[in-house]
Amino acid sequence: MLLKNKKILISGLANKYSIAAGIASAMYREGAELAFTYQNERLLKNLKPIAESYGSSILIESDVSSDESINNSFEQLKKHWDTFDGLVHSIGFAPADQLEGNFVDVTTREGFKIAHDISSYSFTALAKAAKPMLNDNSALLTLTYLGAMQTMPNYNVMGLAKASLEANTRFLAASMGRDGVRVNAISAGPIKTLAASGVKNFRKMLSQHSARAPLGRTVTTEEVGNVAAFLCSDYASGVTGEITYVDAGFNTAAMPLYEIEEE
Ligand code: 0WD
Repeated sequence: MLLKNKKILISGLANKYSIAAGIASAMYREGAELAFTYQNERLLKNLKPIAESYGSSILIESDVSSDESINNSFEQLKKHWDTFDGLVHSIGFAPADQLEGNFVDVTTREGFKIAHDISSYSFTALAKAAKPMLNDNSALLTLTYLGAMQTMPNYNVMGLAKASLEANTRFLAASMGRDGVRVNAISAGPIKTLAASGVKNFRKMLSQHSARAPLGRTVTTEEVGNVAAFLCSDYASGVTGEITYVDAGFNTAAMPLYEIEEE
Protein backbone atom coordinates (compact mmCIF):
# COMPACT_ATOMS: atom_id res chain seq x y z
CA MET A 1 0.00 0.00 0.00
CA LEU A 2 1.61 3.19 -1.27
CA LEU A 3 -0.04 5.60 1.16
CA LYS A 4 -0.31 3.70 4.43
CA ASN A 5 -0.28 6.11 7.42
CA LYS A 6 -0.67 9.16 5.15
CA LYS A 7 -3.39 11.73 5.79
CA ILE A 8 -4.43 13.52 2.61
CA LEU A 9 -6.80 16.46 2.08
CA ILE A 10 -8.61 16.44 -1.27
CA SER A 11 -10.33 19.50 -2.81
CA GLY A 12 -12.51 19.78 -5.94
CA LEU A 13 -14.60 16.63 -5.69
CA ALA A 14 -17.85 17.91 -7.22
CA ASN A 15 -19.40 14.57 -8.20
CA LYS A 16 -18.50 10.96 -9.09
CA TYR A 17 -17.15 12.05 -12.50
CA SER A 18 -14.64 14.51 -10.99
CA ILE A 19 -10.95 13.78 -11.43
CA ALA A 20 -10.73 14.20 -7.65
CA ALA A 21 -13.06 11.17 -7.30
CA GLY A 22 -10.59 8.99 -9.25
CA ILE A 23 -7.79 10.34 -7.08
CA ALA A 24 -9.71 9.68 -3.84
CA SER A 25 -10.49 6.15 -4.97
CA ALA A 26 -6.84 5.32 -5.72
CA MET A 27 -5.57 6.96 -2.56
CA TYR A 28 -8.12 5.13 -0.39
CA ARG A 29 -7.16 1.83 -2.04
CA GLU A 30 -3.52 2.61 -1.23
CA GLY A 31 -4.29 3.04 2.46
CA ALA A 32 -4.54 6.83 2.85
CA GLU A 33 -6.83 8.44 5.40
CA LEU A 34 -8.81 11.11 3.54
CA ALA A 35 -10.50 14.45 4.26
CA PHE A 36 -12.37 16.56 1.71
CA THR A 37 -13.18 20.22 1.10
CA TYR A 38 -16.18 21.42 -0.91
CA GLN A 39 -16.96 24.79 -2.43
CA ASN A 40 -20.45 25.32 -1.00
CA GLU A 41 -23.47 23.66 0.60
CA ARG A 42 -24.86 22.67 -2.82
CA LEU A 43 -21.89 20.36 -3.46
CA LEU A 44 -21.96 18.76 0.00
CA LYS A 45 -24.92 16.55 -0.94
CA ASN A 46 -22.95 14.90 -3.79
CA LEU A 47 -19.76 14.67 -1.80
CA LYS A 48 -21.12 13.04 1.37
CA PRO A 49 -21.90 9.53 0.06
CA ILE A 50 -18.73 9.48 -2.07
CA ALA A 51 -16.55 10.47 0.91
CA GLU A 52 -18.30 7.85 3.05
CA SER A 53 -17.45 5.16 0.51
CA TYR A 54 -13.80 6.13 1.02
CA GLY A 55 -14.14 5.87 4.80
CA SER A 56 -14.17 9.61 5.40
CA SER A 57 -16.53 11.82 7.35
CA ILE A 58 -14.21 14.84 7.42
CA LEU A 59 -15.99 17.24 5.07
CA ILE A 60 -15.11 20.91 5.26
CA GLU A 61 -16.41 23.93 3.37
CA SER A 62 -13.72 25.91 1.56
CA ASP A 63 -14.38 28.44 -1.20
CA VAL A 64 -10.93 29.23 -2.55
CA SER A 65 -12.01 32.67 -3.78
CA SER A 66 -12.00 33.77 -0.11
CA ASP A 67 -9.01 33.83 2.28
CA GLU A 68 -11.43 33.83 5.19
CA SER A 69 -13.09 30.64 3.93
CA ILE A 70 -9.68 28.98 3.39
CA ASN A 71 -8.47 29.95 6.88
CA ASN A 72 -11.71 28.74 8.47
CA SER A 73 -11.38 25.43 6.65
CA PHE A 74 -7.94 24.77 8.14
CA GLU A 75 -9.25 25.71 11.59
CA GLN A 76 -11.92 23.05 11.05
CA LEU A 77 -9.35 20.53 9.82
CA LYS A 78 -7.28 21.05 13.01
CA LYS A 79 -10.21 19.66 15.01
CA HIS A 80 -9.62 16.31 13.24
CA TRP A 81 -5.92 16.26 12.34
CA ASP A 82 -2.97 17.91 14.14
CA THR A 83 -0.80 17.43 11.08
CA PHE A 84 -1.17 15.84 7.66
CA ASP A 85 0.85 14.56 4.68
CA GLY A 86 -0.71 15.64 1.42
CA LEU A 87 -3.05 18.04 -0.33
CA VAL A 88 -4.72 17.61 -3.72
CA HIS A 89 -5.80 20.80 -5.52
CA SER A 90 -8.30 19.77 -8.18
CA ILE A 91 -9.97 23.13 -8.76
CA GLY A 92 -10.35 25.24 -11.86
CA PHE A 93 -12.77 27.88 -13.06
CA ALA A 94 -13.28 30.57 -15.69
CA PRO A 95 -16.55 32.34 -16.53
CA ALA A 96 -18.41 30.53 -19.34
CA ASP A 97 -18.18 33.48 -21.76
CA GLN A 98 -14.37 33.16 -21.66
CA LEU A 99 -14.42 29.57 -22.89
CA GLU A 100 -16.18 30.10 -26.19
CA GLY A 101 -15.00 32.02 -29.25
CA ASN A 102 -11.91 33.76 -30.55
CA PHE A 103 -9.41 34.36 -27.71
CA VAL A 104 -8.56 37.98 -28.50
CA ASP A 105 -12.20 38.96 -28.86
CA VAL A 106 -13.73 37.19 -25.85
CA THR A 107 -11.06 37.60 -23.15
CA THR A 108 -11.76 40.33 -20.60
CA ARG A 109 -9.78 41.77 -17.68
CA GLU A 110 -12.38 40.40 -15.26
CA GLY A 111 -12.41 36.95 -16.91
CA PHE A 112 -8.61 36.85 -16.82
CA LYS A 113 -8.57 37.81 -13.15
CA ILE A 114 -11.13 35.22 -12.08
CA ALA A 115 -9.51 32.40 -14.09
CA HIS A 116 -6.08 33.12 -12.60
CA ASP A 117 -7.41 33.67 -9.08
CA ILE A 118 -9.46 30.45 -8.84
CA SER A 119 -7.31 28.21 -11.04
CA SER A 120 -3.78 29.25 -10.05
CA TYR A 121 -3.53 31.55 -7.02
CA SER A 122 -5.75 29.20 -5.01
CA PHE A 123 -2.95 26.58 -5.12
CA THR A 124 -0.55 29.06 -3.47
CA ALA A 125 -3.25 30.06 -0.99
CA LEU A 126 -3.93 26.44 0.04
CA ALA A 127 -0.18 25.71 0.29
CA LYS A 128 0.29 28.77 2.51
CA ALA A 129 -2.57 27.76 4.81
CA ALA A 130 -1.51 24.10 4.93
CA LYS A 131 2.20 24.77 5.56
CA PRO A 132 2.16 24.88 9.40
CA MET A 133 0.34 21.52 9.52
CA LEU A 134 2.40 19.59 6.96
CA ASN A 135 4.57 16.70 8.13
CA ASP A 136 8.04 15.93 6.79
CA ASN A 137 7.86 14.06 3.46
CA SER A 138 4.51 15.50 2.51
CA ALA A 139 3.30 16.28 -1.00
CA LEU A 140 1.09 18.81 -2.74
CA LEU A 141 -0.49 18.01 -6.10
CA THR A 142 -2.46 20.00 -8.66
CA LEU A 143 -4.20 19.26 -11.98
CA THR A 144 -3.20 21.05 -15.17
CA TYR A 145 -3.87 20.74 -18.89
CA LEU A 146 -1.93 20.92 -22.16
CA GLY A 147 -3.54 24.32 -22.85
CA ALA A 148 -0.73 25.70 -20.64
CA MET A 149 1.78 24.81 -23.37
CA GLN A 150 -0.10 24.71 -26.68
CA THR A 151 -3.21 26.36 -28.10
CA MET A 152 -6.52 24.74 -28.89
CA PRO A 153 -9.95 26.21 -29.68
CA ASN A 154 -12.08 27.63 -26.83
CA TYR A 155 -9.75 26.79 -23.92
CA ASN A 156 -8.62 30.43 -24.17
CA VAL A 157 -7.78 32.18 -20.88
CA MET A 158 -7.77 28.85 -19.00
CA GLY A 159 -4.59 28.07 -20.98
CA LEU A 160 -2.96 31.17 -19.51
CA ALA A 161 -4.21 30.26 -16.03
CA LYS A 162 -2.80 26.72 -16.39
CA ALA A 163 0.57 28.15 -17.54
CA SER A 164 0.54 30.20 -14.34
CA LEU A 165 -0.41 27.11 -12.33
CA GLU A 166 2.53 25.16 -13.77
CA ALA A 167 4.97 27.97 -12.88
CA ASN A 168 3.26 28.08 -9.48
CA THR A 169 4.03 24.36 -9.05
CA ARG A 170 7.74 24.99 -9.70
CA PHE A 171 7.95 28.04 -7.42
CA LEU A 172 6.10 26.26 -4.61
CA ALA A 173 8.44 23.28 -5.05
CA ALA A 174 11.47 25.57 -4.68
CA SER A 175 9.88 27.44 -1.80
CA MET A 176 8.82 24.43 0.27
CA GLY A 177 11.40 21.77 -0.64
CA ARG A 178 13.64 22.46 2.36
CA ASP A 179 10.63 22.03 4.63
CA GLY A 180 10.23 18.48 3.35
CA VAL A 181 7.30 19.29 1.06
CA ARG A 182 7.21 18.14 -2.57
CA VAL A 183 4.97 19.91 -5.10
CA ASN A 184 3.92 18.38 -8.42
CA ALA A 185 1.26 18.62 -11.12
CA ILE A 186 -0.47 16.08 -13.31
CA SER A 187 -1.33 17.25 -16.82
CA ALA A 188 -4.38 15.12 -17.54
CA GLY A 189 -5.82 14.38 -20.96
CA PRO A 190 -9.40 15.53 -21.57
CA ILE A 191 -12.01 13.72 -19.45
CA LYS A 192 -15.75 14.37 -19.51
CA THR A 193 -16.45 16.08 -16.17
CA LEU A 194 -18.61 19.00 -15.04
CA ALA A 195 -15.78 21.52 -15.50
CA ALA A 196 -14.90 20.11 -18.94
CA SER A 197 -18.44 20.48 -20.22
CA GLY A 198 -17.96 24.26 -19.76
CA VAL A 199 -15.50 24.21 -22.68
CA LYS A 200 -17.37 24.55 -25.98
CA ASN A 201 -17.16 21.53 -28.34
CA PHE A 202 -15.50 19.43 -25.65
CA ARG A 203 -16.79 16.21 -27.28
CA LYS A 204 -14.83 17.04 -30.40
CA MET A 205 -11.72 17.49 -28.26
CA LEU A 206 -12.23 13.96 -26.93
CA SER A 207 -12.43 12.41 -30.40
CA GLN A 208 -9.44 14.42 -31.68
CA HIS A 209 -7.55 13.25 -28.63
CA SER A 210 -8.22 9.56 -29.29
CA ALA A 211 -7.23 9.97 -32.95
CA ARG A 212 -3.82 11.48 -32.16
CA ALA A 213 -2.84 9.87 -28.85
CA PRO A 214 -0.35 6.97 -29.16
CA LEU A 215 -2.66 4.79 -27.04
CA GLY A 216 -5.55 5.63 -29.38
CA ARG A 217 -7.92 6.60 -26.57
CA THR A 218 -8.62 9.05 -23.79
CA VAL A 219 -7.67 8.45 -20.14
CA THR A 220 -9.85 7.68 -17.12
CA THR A 221 -10.01 9.39 -13.74
CA GLU A 222 -8.73 6.09 -12.28
CA GLU A 223 -5.57 6.35 -14.40
CA VAL A 224 -5.01 9.90 -13.18
CA GLY A 225 -5.72 8.69 -9.63
CA ASN A 226 -3.07 5.99 -9.80
CA VAL A 227 -0.36 8.50 -10.79
CA ALA A 228 -1.62 10.93 -8.14
CA ALA A 229 -1.26 8.21 -5.49
CA PHE A 230 2.30 7.52 -6.64
CA LEU A 231 3.29 11.22 -6.70
CA CYS A 232 1.97 11.74 -3.14
CA SER A 233 3.70 8.59 -1.86
CA ASP A 234 7.25 8.18 -0.55
CA TYR A 235 8.06 6.21 -3.73
CA ALA A 236 8.17 9.63 -5.45
CA SER A 237 10.45 11.09 -2.74
CA GLY A 238 12.91 12.36 -5.38
CA VAL A 239 10.29 14.03 -7.59
CA THR A 240 9.27 17.67 -7.17
CA GLY A 241 8.41 20.66 -9.36
CA GLU A 242 7.39 18.27 -12.16
CA ILE A 243 4.50 18.28 -14.60
CA THR A 244 3.65 14.61 -15.25
CA TYR A 245 1.46 13.90 -18.29
CA VAL A 246 -1.31 11.33 -17.92
CA ASP A 247 -2.77 11.77 -21.40
CA ALA A 248 -2.29 8.47 -23.29
CA GLY A 249 0.80 10.12 -24.83
CA PHE A 250 -1.11 12.83 -26.71
CA ASN A 251 1.41 15.58 -25.96
CA THR A 252 4.24 13.52 -27.49
CA ALA A 253 2.62 13.04 -30.91
CA ALA A 254 2.54 15.80 -33.53
CA MET A 255 0.19 14.02 -35.95
CA PRO A 256 -2.37 11.23 -35.88
CA LEU A 257 -0.82 7.99 -37.09
CA TYR A 258 -3.65 7.16 -39.50
CA GLU A 259 -3.02 10.25 -41.67
CA ILE A 260 0.33 8.78 -42.71
CA GLU A 261 -0.97 5.21 -42.96
CA GLU A 262 -3.77 6.16 -45.34
CA GLU A 263 -1.40 7.44 -48.07
O1 0WD B 1 -10.61 17.23 -19.10
C1 0WD B 1 -10.59 17.51 -17.92
N1 0WD B 1 -11.65 17.31 -17.19
C2 0WD B 1 -9.35 18.06 -17.31
C3 0WD B 1 -9.41 18.72 -16.11
C4 0WD B 1 -8.08 17.89 -18.05
C5 0WD B 1 -6.93 18.42 -17.37
C6 0WD B 1 -7.04 19.09 -16.19
N2 0WD B 1 -8.27 19.24 -15.57
C7 0WD B 1 -8.32 19.99 -14.32
C8 0WD B 1 -9.35 21.08 -14.20
O2 0WD B 1 -8.94 22.26 -14.89
C9 0WD B 1 -9.38 21.29 -12.70
O3 0WD B 1 -8.26 22.06 -12.30
O4 0WD B 1 -8.64 19.12 -13.26
C10 0WD B 1 -9.21 19.85 -12.18
C11 0WD B 1 -10.49 19.17 -11.75
O5 0WD B 1 -11.46 19.30 -12.75
P1 0WD B 1 -12.58 18.22 -13.14
O6 0WD B 1 -12.50 17.06 -12.26
O7 0WD B 1 -12.50 18.08 -14.60
O8 0WD B 1 -13.92 19.07 -12.90
P2 0WD B 1 -15.05 19.12 -11.78
O9 0WD B 1 -15.54 17.76 -11.46
O10 0WD B 1 -16.08 20.12 -12.28
O11 0WD B 1 -14.30 19.72 -10.53
C12 0WD B 1 -13.80 21.03 -10.50
C13 0WD B 1 -14.32 21.68 -9.23
C14 0WD B 1 -15.62 22.47 -9.27
O12 0WD B 1 -16.66 21.93 -9.78
P3 0WD B 1 -17.74 22.90 -10.57
O13 0WD B 1 -17.86 22.20 -11.88
O14 0WD B 1 -18.92 22.87 -9.69
O15 0WD B 1 -17.16 24.28 -10.75
O16 0WD B 1 -13.55 22.76 -8.79
C15 0WD B 1 -14.24 23.28 -7.67
C16 0WD B 1 -15.67 22.87 -7.80
O17 0WD B 1 -15.98 21.86 -6.90
N3 0WD B 1 -14.23 24.72 -7.59
C17 0WD B 1 -14.01 25.36 -6.43
N4 0WD B 1 -13.71 24.88 -5.20
C18 0WD B 1 -13.56 25.77 -4.23
N5 0WD B 1 -13.68 27.10 -4.41
C19 0WD B 1 -14.12 26.72 -6.72
C20 0WD B 1 -13.97 27.62 -5.63
N6 0WD B 1 -14.07 28.94 -5.78
N7 0WD B 1 -14.44 26.87 -8.04
C21 0WD B 1 -14.48 25.64 -8.56
